Amino acid sequence: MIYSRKRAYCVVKRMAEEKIIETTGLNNCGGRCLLRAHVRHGKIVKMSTQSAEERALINLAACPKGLKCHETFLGSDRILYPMIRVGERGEGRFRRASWQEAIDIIAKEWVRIRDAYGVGSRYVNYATGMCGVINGPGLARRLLALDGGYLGRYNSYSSACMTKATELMMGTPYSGNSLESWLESKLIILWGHNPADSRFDCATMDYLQKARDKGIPIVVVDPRRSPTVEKLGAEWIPIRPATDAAMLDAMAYVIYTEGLHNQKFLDKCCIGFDSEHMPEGIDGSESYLSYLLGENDACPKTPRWAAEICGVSAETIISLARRYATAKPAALIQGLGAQRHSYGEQGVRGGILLACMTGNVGVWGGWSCGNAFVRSHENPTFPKVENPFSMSIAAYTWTQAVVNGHEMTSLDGVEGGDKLPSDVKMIINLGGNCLINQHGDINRTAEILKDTSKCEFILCSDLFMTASAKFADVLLPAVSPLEQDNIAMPWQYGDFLGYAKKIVEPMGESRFEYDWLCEVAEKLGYGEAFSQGKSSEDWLRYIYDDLRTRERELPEYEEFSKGGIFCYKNNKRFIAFEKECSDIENHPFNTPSGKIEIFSNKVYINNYKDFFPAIPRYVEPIEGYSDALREKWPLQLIGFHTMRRGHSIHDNNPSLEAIEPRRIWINPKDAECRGISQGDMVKVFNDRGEIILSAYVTEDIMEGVTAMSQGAWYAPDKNGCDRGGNINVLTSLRPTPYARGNGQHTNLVEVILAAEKQ
Ligand SMILES: Nc1nc2c(c(=O)[nH]1)N[C@H]1C(S)=C(S)[C@@H](COP(=O)(O)OP(=O)(O)OC[C@H]3O[C@@H](n4cnc5c(=O)[nH]c(N)nc54)[C@H](O)[C@@H]3O)O[C@H]1N2
Ligand SMILES: Nc1nc2c(c(=O)[nH]1)N[C@H]1C(S)=C(S)[C@@H](COP(=O)(O)OP(=O)(O)OC[C@H]3O[C@@H](n4cnc5c(=O)[nH]c(N)nc54)[C@H](O)[C@@H]3O)O[C@H]1N2
Ligand SMILES: [Mo]
Repeated sequence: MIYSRKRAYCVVKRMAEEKIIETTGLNNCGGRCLLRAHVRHGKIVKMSTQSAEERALINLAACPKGLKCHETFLGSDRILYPMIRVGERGEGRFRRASWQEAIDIIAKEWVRIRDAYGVGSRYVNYATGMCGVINGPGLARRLLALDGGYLGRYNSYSSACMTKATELMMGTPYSGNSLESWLESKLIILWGHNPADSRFDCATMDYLQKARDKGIPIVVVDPRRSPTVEKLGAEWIPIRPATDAAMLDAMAYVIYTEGLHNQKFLDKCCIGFDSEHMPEGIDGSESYLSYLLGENDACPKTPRWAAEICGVSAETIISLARRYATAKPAALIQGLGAQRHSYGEQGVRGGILLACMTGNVGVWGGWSCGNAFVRSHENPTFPKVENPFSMSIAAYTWTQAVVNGHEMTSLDGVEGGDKLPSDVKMIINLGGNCLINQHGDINRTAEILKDTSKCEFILCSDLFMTASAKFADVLLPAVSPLEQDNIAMPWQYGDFLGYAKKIVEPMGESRFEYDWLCEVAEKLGYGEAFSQGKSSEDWLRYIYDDLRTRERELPEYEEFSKGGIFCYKNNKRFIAFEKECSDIENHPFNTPSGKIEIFSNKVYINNYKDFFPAIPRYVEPIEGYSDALREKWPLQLIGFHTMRRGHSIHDNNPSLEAIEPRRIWINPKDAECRGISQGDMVKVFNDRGEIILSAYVTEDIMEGVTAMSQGAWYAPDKNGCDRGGNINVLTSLRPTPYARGNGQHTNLVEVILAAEKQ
């Protein structure tokens, strides 16, 4: 009795000591959610998020990743001090070093490589582990720019094809309406889009649920029956990976031949649809219509033609085309899954074409397709220092630049100059796992990086000993999003700004990138120019106050920096291309012709190394369904993003594993003929590598297709077979033809029972 009374007293006292601090996420997940850290005695005991009532006003609710992030970020496997490589590169053997020694080595290598190979040999890798306004990669670029420059990067791993294709046709990636627009649609098609898992923000699913509740039909086109299909009670149209452009062509065929198209819009706002509307000097036979009707190749792009390729029946294609063209307005919304493919550009262009043909551009309730970025408020930015070195490469081609950068030209996607002067000799990789885990063809990439005569110096900072961190020459311990103050920006949509609040003190000797880069800058003689005498907190206030001069609704910094999310109240209703579509004479599109470019002269006159057509149209990809390679590697393999992780983040948190365990999705028909049963350990392999993991036999994936979630930590056994379930063991380094993007979802593999089970 006495004991329990004492206990009760203790609980009350502890409760009283609990402090709740609001913050938000900084990782590369579109969901910038509201997180509440419950702190007792300086330790986070729990994370919570919005209550149901709060959610009803505006949804900023965290998913399991957010609610468990303290377990991941403050785990016992954190890197706690600077380390210097002692073994072979990639082996993962390091010795402990002081910060002073690490900074001395960095400064020495920095200067040595600059003097030996020139400023263009220095490259900051794509790294999105921490996306705050002050972030490692941005700061590293700032310091390199002060020191003469660096090889720049364009594109992302997220949306390379999407962005390049949207810009090519419409001149901007800002092709979205405000999300409320969906509630006025008569039909919504989610194409390669799984917002129930792949969060672009916290609100998308809310709007889609509202649309469904209003009775608006929702269709999902995806090789997998994704959680979005389930959550929205949507109609699922399974499609073979990387064949979207064929289905879109056939839909265009139905819409045109049945006279359901909006000729007026095509004539007024587009160029290249038919022979009467071609750019000057281009023959009418090059038009999209000529291709569609098969005038040159005697192959009209009928639903029957497409059905053979994409595996969707001709009846389904005809029905969807009619429904989309007659719904008025209708929203065909593209995710990023269908564009992370070889020829990923073409599906994006096909979607934009259909939006044009049906007059859904510039219309409330319609949707222009493409990136569909919407930004009604300005994002804060760290003041930039211009890069004195003009050239840049596409994000996915850095391995090529390590191997033979000096041979790379504009045909390989080099921008800002004709030919790179040098190979990449130094890589700075801060808060990124794209050196290995998230890049393509891990075995080949590891081979490239192991050779210290190629890339001579690799600098990493991370929280954990990741596959990429193991390849560092100098590895620095970073602070997690719970140990730093930073400003978090919206991802694709969102009228808000977040303040990630420091909740606990940094673990071990870990430091924020800004702090140690100031010391490197000091050593290089750019101390004052780099920091301008400001601490990172000073910069946050400076950046915020500057933004506040334009975004007047923002509260005082003192209020904002208490942490959490500030939501704007005055938000513009936004319709992309409203002005262009109603008055194109005075408001031309930002393209060379001033119109939406169905035919692109820019592409036509360019001598692209790989074939890339001037019009949107299906092109058979290497390692696609129709490739002869399928005789050897019969199954298509796609990756997908999941709630279990934000890319590679949280893989080391077992409490999230049940959400999407490491497994390969396989159709019962494909499993049966291989003698594979539910849960069997199987080997998935191709010429590039092999993985052993368990089989998930499910009707939720199309026959002939397999799928694995991306982001699992690469964990090779002694034979080099990955046991971690990392799909990038099987993906290729081949860039897409125009965007030079990452076609990481286009792969052919075979699956067999693993030896241990045979
Ligand atoms: N096969 C395949 N590969 C893919 C994809 C795919 O769909 N399929 N998706 C691609 C896409 S879209 C993307 S965006 C990339 C993402 O790839 P990355 O940019 O590498 O992103 P993450 O894996 O999220 O995080 C990188 C690292 O940041 C570290 N980190 C976390 N928080 C912090 C912090 O506060 N500070 C520091 N310094 N480090 C931190 C993590 O430990 C992790 O190692 O992957 C791409 N790779
Ligand atoms: N929870 C969570 N949210 C995230 C992320 C995360 O890792 N976890 N990552 C964030 C980032 S950086 C990004 S870039 C986005 C990624 O967002 P997306 O790229 O849109 O996500 P994916 O899961 O790769 O693809 C979406 C869907 O496309 C399908 N798909 C694949 N290939 C094809 C195809 O050929 N045709 C069609 N029609 N569909 C296909 C997949 O099965 C999947 O269901 O998500 C962001 N949000
Ligand atoms: Mo991404």
